[in-house]
Amino acid sequence: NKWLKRTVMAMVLPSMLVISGCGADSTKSGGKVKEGIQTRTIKAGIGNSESHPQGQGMVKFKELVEEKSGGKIKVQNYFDATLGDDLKMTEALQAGMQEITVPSTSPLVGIIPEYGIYDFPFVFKEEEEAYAVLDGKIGQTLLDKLPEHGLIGLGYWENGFRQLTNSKHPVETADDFKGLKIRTMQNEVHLDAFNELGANPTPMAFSEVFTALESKSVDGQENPLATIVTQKYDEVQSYLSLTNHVYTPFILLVSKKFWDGLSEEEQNILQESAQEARDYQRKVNRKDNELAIKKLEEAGMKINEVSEQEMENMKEIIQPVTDKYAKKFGKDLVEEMKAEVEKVRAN
Ligand code: KDG
Repeated sequence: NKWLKRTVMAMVLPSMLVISGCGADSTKSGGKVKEGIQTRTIKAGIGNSESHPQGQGMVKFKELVEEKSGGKIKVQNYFDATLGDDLKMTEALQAGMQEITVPSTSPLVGIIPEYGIYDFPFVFKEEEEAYAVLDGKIGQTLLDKLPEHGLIGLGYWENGFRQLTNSKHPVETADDFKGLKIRTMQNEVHLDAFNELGANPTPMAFSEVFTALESKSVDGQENPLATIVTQKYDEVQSYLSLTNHVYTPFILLVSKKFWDGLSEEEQNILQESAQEARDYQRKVNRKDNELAIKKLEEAGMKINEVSEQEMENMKEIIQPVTDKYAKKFGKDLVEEMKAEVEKVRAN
């Protein structure tokens, strides 16, 4: 009878819509089916300046999103930690108060510990090895852990190989770390590794670093070359030691609260823009790093290399720390990462 027919259709129709592809072209949000591109403004904040490769990546991302959406989706970029540091902005995304941020993965270990595998010292020797891990299965495995924490990851950009600066003396051997008060990111692997080397690590948000160096409350810090230049650390640091001790990725994060309200077309625009901006940003970062050494030399910094032998020596000293965290994060994941690196080296 009519009642029975209506009831059966009401039960079966929604799944028919999805199977037929009608429902698949859009994203349900609060019951409403979203279609096409809405007029929107995205608040995107980062810790670095606009001139930093991370800032240049955001400028490119803005251009791409606005072009691909026909100007309907606007991106408002905020630089220099105007909206807060990495952790604060990540929490703002989880709360749905901000749409995008691009932190280092290091401070995320408080939310997802496994991101700490990217903080293992001396795992990568070349950027290509890091890209193989980040843009492959391992990187995706870690991106898949974000949604349950209210975050969507649209890929990894490049912060890069970290170098040590300090105001006391050159660091050429593992011994030279002894007694140095070094600012680190809020990350247990970095803290334990610098402790193991005999340094005195102090975890601190990025925006506080320059003042801490200027007031000598810490002797040194470690960051990629482009950051050392754009943050003008040469004004408060005398020595730059090219330790290359960790390769740090940036990760482009979107608020899941915001993401779930987008149509599939809008989500594709953000995903494509994030990937194209990633490739652009990595190129800018590597070019700026090449130019950085000369700039810092001209600014008066005393720059020293660290020998392969000494890096091996540092890696050996830190081994108990990496063993401890391999157990915590998952030995399989760590072994997979090392195998991926060996594959790139073999080619
Ligand atoms: O927004 C990203 C910055 O905060 C980033 O440069 C963080 O490497 C970093 C550091 O040392 O805190």
